[in-house]
Amino acid sequence: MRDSPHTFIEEVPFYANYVELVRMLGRLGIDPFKSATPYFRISAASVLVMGILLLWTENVWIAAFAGAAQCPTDHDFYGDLRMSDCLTVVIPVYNEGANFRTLWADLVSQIRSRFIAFVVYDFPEDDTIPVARDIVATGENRIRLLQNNKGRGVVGAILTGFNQIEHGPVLVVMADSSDDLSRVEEMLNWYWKGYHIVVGSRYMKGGGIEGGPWVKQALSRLAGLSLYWLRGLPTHDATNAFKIYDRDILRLFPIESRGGFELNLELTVKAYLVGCAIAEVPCCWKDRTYGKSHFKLWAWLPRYMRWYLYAFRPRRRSRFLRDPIVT
Ligand SMILES: Nc1nc2c(ncn2[C@@H]2O[C@H](COP(=O)(O)OP(=O)(O)O)[C@@H](O)[C@H]2O)c(=O)[nH]1
Ligand SMILES: [Mg+2]
Repeated sequence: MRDSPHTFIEEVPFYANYVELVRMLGRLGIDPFKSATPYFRISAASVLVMGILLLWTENVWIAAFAGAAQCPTDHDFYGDLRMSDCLTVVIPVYNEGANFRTLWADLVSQIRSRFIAFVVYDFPEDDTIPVARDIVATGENRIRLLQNNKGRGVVGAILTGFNQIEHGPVLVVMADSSDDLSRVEEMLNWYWKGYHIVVGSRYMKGGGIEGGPWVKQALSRLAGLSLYWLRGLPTHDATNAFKIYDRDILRLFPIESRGGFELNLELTVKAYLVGCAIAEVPCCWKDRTYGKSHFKLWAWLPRYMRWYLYAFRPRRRSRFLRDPIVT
């Protein structure tokens, strides 16, 4: 069982965001309190005060309306809290017949904990299905084949997988064997210590990337590292899909991504802003050997930008993040 999770979360004081902003400017070599003319100082101070007022009123509005509407009630969240000790693996697939056997062999050899895997496809002709059925026919009872019911595409597939369970750890794994499954047990250890999200991190010390388009890699590295250094996100790799989520925290905010892999960034950023605890474990990502990638870099870039900028909003710790009643 997960022992006393959530206890380490510190209160995030309201003013912390502005202290962070000043620190961030400092790191960029800008000292907002040391500018030339008194006129400039007065204007800068007024802009700052107006900004603070705007953000404050935004917080008040969110707390008064949106927060109340979007958050579950105490009863919904804790009424039936039975932490599952079984790991749920969600595998979105798009014609991964050539890769699935290798992935499954890796999963069963690397994960020692009890797990169940939801393989989520978009259409019944997907060539992953017969391969997965063959494995089930050999007596494997940990595979569940599932049709995406949240709209075609990788986001719908992942959300369909999330919706299969109420509580416990959920790991998202790509079917093309890109993810470093040798790190799953270490990631789970952090989860059992009480972290709500555990990131497989390519850009921290010990992590790495092999292959893949360099522009995509450069942009995700830039996003991950700047969110770490400038915004203080406790991971160097917010955009990676390979993460463990605590299922319960996925009910603390609305999930808005409908397109592609920007979902990974949205979930991490929103979880950070509501005060979730995030840990990371170094991992090596390698590009697929068979088939082709469906990553639409230029089409999805504006959506990534949206969640990137969203990360700079104030943090407001959710009142639901506290010691759960563990029975
Ligand atoms: N269900 C579903 N899965 C998808 C879709 N596109 C990609 N995937 C899966 O998502 C994972 C990663 O996809 P991939 O195209 O390799 O993206 P990349 O690794 O970022 O280049 C693989 O398991 C794919 O089979 C889709 O439209 N629907
Ligand atoms: Mg891939």
